[in-house]
Amino acid sequence: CGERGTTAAWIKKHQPIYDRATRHPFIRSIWEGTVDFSAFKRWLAQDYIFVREFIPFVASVLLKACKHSGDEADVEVILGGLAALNDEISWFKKEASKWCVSLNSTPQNANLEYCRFLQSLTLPEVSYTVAITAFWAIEAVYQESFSLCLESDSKMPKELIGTCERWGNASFGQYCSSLQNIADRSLETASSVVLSEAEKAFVHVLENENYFWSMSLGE
Ligand code: HMH
Repeated sequence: CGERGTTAAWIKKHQPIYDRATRHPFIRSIWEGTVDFSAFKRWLAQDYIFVREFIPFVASVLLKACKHSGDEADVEVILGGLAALNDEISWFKKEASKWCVSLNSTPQNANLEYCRFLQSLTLPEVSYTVAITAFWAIEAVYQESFSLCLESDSKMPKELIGTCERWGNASFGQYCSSLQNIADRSLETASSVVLSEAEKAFVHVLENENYFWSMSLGE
């Protein structure tokens, strides 16, 4: 399935930036158990802002899927993702109060840029193929990153188990595979122009994810 698709080929082709996004020093510090909790709190406050912006983006992907995908199963996968964001917002609020983090903080530059990129992808002229590819990549980076922290050799502090499980659990992994399959199927029939736009969007997601983690470290 995913292994032979376009997305897998792009991961290989862009391996260095893919690794910078999925094996960032911030994630490594969680895995090692040396994470600075003030960096974690910074990440939490900034990621809440990102997720608020992610909602209209996912809604726009859902709309495009309803109009163009012609596959009810695709619509259901994306709808499930949107529904999960409802629970995620509640989780952020609970987690923020546990860590005494305010959810009204100012978005930092890396976050502002990433949110602007998300907004640009919600435009109707952006094709479903490009949007679903970006959507998969955004979710996959978190899945790869946090599932690493759950591996048996991880020294992740127990305070962060809820966070790591949110994106690292097996069912989130299944959901990411489904998104990857949808993206691959859509890429199979895409024009060369759309293919190149989708590849650019994929790389842009990875760059933004890398900056987002660095921002959490205060860099
Ligand atoms: C920055 N990327 C960022 N935040 C998230 N919550 C996700 C991806 C996954 O939903």
